[in-house]
Amino acid sequence: MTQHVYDDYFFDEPAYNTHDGGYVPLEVADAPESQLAIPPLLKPDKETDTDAWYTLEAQKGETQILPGAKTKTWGYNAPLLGTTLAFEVGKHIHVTLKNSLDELTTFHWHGLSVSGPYVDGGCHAPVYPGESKQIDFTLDQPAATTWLHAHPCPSTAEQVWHGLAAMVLVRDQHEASLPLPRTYGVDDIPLVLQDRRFHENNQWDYHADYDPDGVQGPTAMINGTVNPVFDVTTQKLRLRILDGANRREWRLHFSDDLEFTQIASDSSLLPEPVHFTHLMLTCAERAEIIVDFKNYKEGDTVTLFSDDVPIVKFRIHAFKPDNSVLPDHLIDIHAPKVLPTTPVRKIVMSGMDEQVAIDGKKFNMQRIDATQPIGLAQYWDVTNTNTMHGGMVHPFHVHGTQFLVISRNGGAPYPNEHGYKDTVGVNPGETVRLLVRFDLPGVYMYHCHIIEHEDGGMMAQIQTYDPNKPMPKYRLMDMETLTQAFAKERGVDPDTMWMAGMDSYKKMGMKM
Ligand SMILES: [Cu+2]
Repeated sequence: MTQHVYDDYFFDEPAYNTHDGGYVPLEVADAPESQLAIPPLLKPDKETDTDAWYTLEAQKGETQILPGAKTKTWGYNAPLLGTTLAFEVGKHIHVTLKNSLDELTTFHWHGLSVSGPYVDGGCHAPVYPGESKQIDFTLDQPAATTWLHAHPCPSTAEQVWHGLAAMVLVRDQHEASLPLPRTYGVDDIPLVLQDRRFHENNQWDYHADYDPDGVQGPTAMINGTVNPVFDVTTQKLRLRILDGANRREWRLHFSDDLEFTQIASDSSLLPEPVHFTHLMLTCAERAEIIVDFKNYKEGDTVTLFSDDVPIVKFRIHAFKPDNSVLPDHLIDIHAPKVLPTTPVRKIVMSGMDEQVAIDGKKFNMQRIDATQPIGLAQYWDVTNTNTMHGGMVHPFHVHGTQFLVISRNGGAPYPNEHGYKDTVGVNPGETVRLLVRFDLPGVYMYHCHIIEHEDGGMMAQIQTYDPNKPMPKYRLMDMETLTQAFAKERGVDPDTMWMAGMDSYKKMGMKM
């Protein structure tokens, strides 16, 4: 049987970020090649058969990214980005969240099914400087590549830009039973794709680079490395790719149009592997791909590009032949039944720049925008009302759940959207139907993952509840408290403090 190989990006070309007025094209960095940084796996403080304890510290540091001055960076247990976490499904995980920054932050588990709003780590769960908090959870979800990032509204974008983003691998027995590369750092490699602009003395300047449609920089930074090289010592590599950029879409392809196989998307394996030569990721999306270097030999180089700019070089070394065969079927996806009596939830993402909104409103921390009982499957029709002229693909993300993509404007989803996901790119003029079910009660945010849009108010929140119990009341944060805290921590007047997201509200004459 000949396998079909897809060679297009599927998303609507007129909506690519390249057509944006403020688009910053990637440039080849004027810097030497460096070994690709592989974040070490975080070891638990203590582990038993049933439980594991970890400590996560948000900290400031300095990182030698370019020759010359070190760059001031933030990270989790590391000066930049973080150590990689790996959690076993079914194990009871205890995490101490420690904030050693000078300002408040939150620890958001993007893609984990954990209870909201406190464990989930959105804006309602601040950890103030010098403080520690304890959380615990047990995961019941398929193996996946997820991530951890800061989420303190309205400063999520700036904190992620400083470096607060780390990979979180979810492992389960099913994934472990498949013939896939899984030796972390050898043939199982995280790739966090980001972009930055380096200013004087190699420093980042978020305010100077600010764009309400998303901050970009001309230099690709992969796992915190500029011009990275990875030494390939196995025939097959599994790349766990995360679009960890604030705004940038990545249109990935290899030299020689080398084919690769996508085996997983955001929240699970794909039911069937899908073969590509080109792959586009929008912000916060993940893809696990298998690259087979069987037609290459020691001394060869294979390059990964985004658009026409090289972003990672793979230097091929001698490797043993690997005759493992990828199964045709990787995971069973069970779409929960939707009752005919369950209404379709309609969600509208609209606007650009400061006008961004969901359902015509900007985010308000104290307002619950929707409710949904746990265990109930509901269709969510998510519409992007931008037009192809000047509009963009908005990556729609829901906290605390993994959804299925049912259709795009009534047609089939893209071939790599048949597994569970938590983020989906919605084209201008498009309605994407999702099948959404929550299993845990709580308050969860849903929003555009162009992080400046989220800070600018393209965000809402849903309360999920157990229909057999009284509706709990959650203590929700408010903007006044957070603004006052940020202003005090930064030693500035709250009325004149510059905070990117607040700018969008002010320019629209709105309060947060
Ligand atoms: Cu958006």
